[in-house]
Order: sequence, then C-alpha cells, then structure tokens
Amino acid sequence: MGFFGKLTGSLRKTRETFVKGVDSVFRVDQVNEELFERLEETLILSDVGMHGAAEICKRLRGAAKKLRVSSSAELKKEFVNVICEMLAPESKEGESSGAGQEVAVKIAPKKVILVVGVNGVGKTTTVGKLAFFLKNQGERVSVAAADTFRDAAAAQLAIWVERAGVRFVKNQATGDPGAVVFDAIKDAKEQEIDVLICDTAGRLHNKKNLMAELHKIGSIIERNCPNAVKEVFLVLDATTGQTAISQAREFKSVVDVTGIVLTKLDGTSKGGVVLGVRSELDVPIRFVGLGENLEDLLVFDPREFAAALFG
Ligand SMILES: Nc1nc2c(ncn2[C@@H]2O[C@H](COP(=O)(O)OP(=O)(O)OP(=O)(O)O)[C@@H](O)[C@H]2O)c(=O)[nH]1
Ligand SMILES: [Mg+2]
Repeated sequence: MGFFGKLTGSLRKTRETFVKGVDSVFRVDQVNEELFERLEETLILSDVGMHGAAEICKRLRGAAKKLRVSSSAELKKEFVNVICEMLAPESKEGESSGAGQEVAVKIAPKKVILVVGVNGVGKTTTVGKLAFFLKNQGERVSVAAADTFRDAAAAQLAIWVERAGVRFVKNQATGDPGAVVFDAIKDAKEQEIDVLICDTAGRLHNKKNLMAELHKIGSIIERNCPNAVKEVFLVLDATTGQTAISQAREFKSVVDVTGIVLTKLDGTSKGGVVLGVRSELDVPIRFVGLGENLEDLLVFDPREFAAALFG
C-alpha cells in the first residue's frame, strides 16, 4: 500500500463522521446564508473548533463572492481549496534554509530538533519514527534521551533507536536533561552528525517545572550550536480533539514551536482537529503519525490530506 493509500485508510473513521457531515451540508441546491451557518455548525461539532470553523467559513464566503459561485457543488470544490490553503505552511518557513548562512566549515549538527508535548501524546514514538525517516533521507542522525524524569523513558527510547539504527546518547548519572543534551551536542560534533533529535519529558512535578526545563534545554542548544537550524516539534494526540488545541496554545506561549506532529490519526474520527490546530496556531503541521510502527510517520502534505479526506 502506498503512502496515499495508507493515509486514506487511516482517515476512514474521520471520513465516516466529519466528511459525511460536511457532505450533507453541501447536498442542497441553493448557496445561501443557511448553508454557511449549517457548515459552521457542522465544523464546530467535528473537532475543527470555533476558531477554525469561523475561519473556514469566512474564507469560503470570500471565495464564493469573488468567484460568483452559485451551485453547491462548486462551493464544495472551493471548500476543499480553502482547506488546502489553510493547511499550507507559511512561505517564510525555512526548511531549505540549511544553516542560515554560507559557511566554509562543515557544521555538525546542522539541525537540532527538540520534541515536546504532554505525557502520552507519542513523543518517544515520534522520535523513533523521525530518526528512521531522516536516516532514510541520507542524514546522519543521533537521538538524545532528554526525558530523565521517568525511569523507563531511556530504555523505551533505546528500543526505538535500535530499530531505527541511529546513534543514541543517554546519561543515567546526573538525571539532568540539560546535561544529556549538552553531551549529545558534543557527541554530534565529534561524530559529524547531521540531525540531533531530543526526546523530552511530558510530565514533571508541575507544569511550571516542565516549561522551565524546556526553556533551559532550548538555551543549551542555542549556546552550544548557534549555527544549527533549531526546530521545536510539538507533538499532539489527534484522539484528544479540542484538548490538543488547548495544549498547542499553552506550549506555544512558552516555547518557540516551529512545527506540529499530529499523532494517532489512525483509527480516530477526530481528524478534523488538523484544521483546528492549524487555524489556532499559525504553525505548520509537519508530520502525521499513522500507527505504532517505524514507518508510520508521514510528511504532512495539505493537498494530499485534503484529497484523502474529500477525494
Ligand atoms: N495508533 C497510534 N499509536 C501511537 C502513535 N504514536 C504513538 N502511539 C502510541 O501512544 C502511546 C504513547 O506513546 P509514547 O511515544 O510513549 O508517548 P510519549 O509522549 O513519549 O509519553 P511520555 O514519555 O510518557 O510523556 C504508545 O502506546 C504508542 O505506541 C500513532 O501515530 N498511532
Ligand atoms: Mg516519552
């Protein structure tokens, strides 16, 4: 099964609820205010949330007016276009910007990815899948076990790292995540690693501690690899619906989130949350998690996603 087939299969339940609901809104002859109201209501009820639903309807109204859309079939087409536009990353995003400037010496690591999120959303699993993905892209990858809060965390990560076949840095001695990241950066320089991925704890004694620690790890990365591209991937669990959106808001206020990884899209009917997250955050969705295996991580492509949903 290809990537697209896998995505379509994973979105089956979302198609059954969200898409069916939306389809029924468009199954009328007239494009009128009532249709827009029903659409907004349907979107709110299907995990897109208030903010996302309002934005979609506003954009769709604008497009309908501009293009003088008169049939509901045409309007549905525009609806899919609006969704693609909303999901598309900002053009300012610099995935291809490399290390930011031309430098003669080789930078190692070129990129440091900090993976954050509350407990149980799928951070460690995502780190494993992401390591495997990047390795297959030809990158030299290392993983840092910076979740030192839970005893079993490093052991769980070690299994993923072994499956992915990448380098692993842990540090049982200090129990300090900052120290692990520091060691991993040092190791990455020595080993000429391209991408360093740091797993982090999802739970500390309290939320304030968690955010303070993420902040500290961020400064260690900044100080020790000023020339590397820094990414903060926020992992959100799609099955939690609106909760994922409020977590996103909370993390974004503390750390500079550069991308979202939306996990557990397989088997949930709450796929509409993709739209809510994107509209709420103004941060691109980079990857989606579609299962518990190494290869179950897909680069998020808005057009493909919309096609898998509505195609
Ligand atoms: N179906 C499905 N399950 C997933 C996916 N990603 C993660 N999981 C499962 O979610 C559970 C939690 O995953 P972890 O990776 O341990 O989550 P975490 O965020 O690291 O958790 P803490 O370290 O406790 O904060 C595991 O049972 C994973 O197998 C996904 O994309 N699909
Ligand atoms: Mg974990």
